[in-house]
Amino acid sequence: MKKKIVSQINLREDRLPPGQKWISAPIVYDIVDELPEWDLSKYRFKVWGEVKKPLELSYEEILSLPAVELVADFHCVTRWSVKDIVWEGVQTKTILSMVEPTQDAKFVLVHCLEGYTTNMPIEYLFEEDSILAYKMYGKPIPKRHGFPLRLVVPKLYAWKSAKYVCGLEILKEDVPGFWERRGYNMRGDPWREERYW
Ligand SMILES: Nc1nc2c(c(=O)[nH]1)N[C@H]1C(S)=C(S)[C@@H](COP(=O)(O)O)O[C@H]1N2
Ligand SMILES: [Mo]
Repeated sequence: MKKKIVSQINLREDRLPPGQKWISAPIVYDIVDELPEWDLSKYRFKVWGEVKKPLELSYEEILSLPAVELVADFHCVTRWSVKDIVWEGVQTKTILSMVEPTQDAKFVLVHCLEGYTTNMPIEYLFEEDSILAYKMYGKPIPKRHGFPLRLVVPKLYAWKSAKYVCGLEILKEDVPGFWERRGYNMRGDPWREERYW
């Protein structure tokens, strides 16, 4: 049976972070207008950097790893939030146990197929409710919501939940991603309203 995880953030008394409003469905945001067709036979998910065992997985190999179902709220820095999105995928802590981060591993820069990047402290990838998702509401993730693979980090603002993920670069020092270079916060905790610098 698949393990079911309800994100701890859904159970908080202050479930809706300060300055946010509930809406019914996530609004698509992308840094590019057009997405190419991803060729799944060529797709590889990679983990490299401050790890003892760098990793490269095909899409099939990702689908064969132990899966969890995650129910988590989603908070966008532009002040909308969506309750109880249902995802399915692999916990990032499972991936980390495969690559064995070194003692110096402190941050991660997430790489995506269309060139988007985002960074965060590595702790967030050890959280129970952080996953690499390939399903949303029981079906393959719709293309614009991140197919073939999406990082979901419910404890941070949605720009950290990178779509079209193809790699995790494990780092000693914090390196800003696409929005972080343009003034978004290096961590982005919605309950501390870490929106911008
Ligand atoms: N690869 C990639 N991931 C991304 C983005 C992007 O442009 N490219 N936008 C981010 C932003 S700013 C937000 S708010 C959420 C939006 O998720 P959605 O498009 O599924 O609603 O995705 C995040 N992940
Ligand atoms: Mo965003």
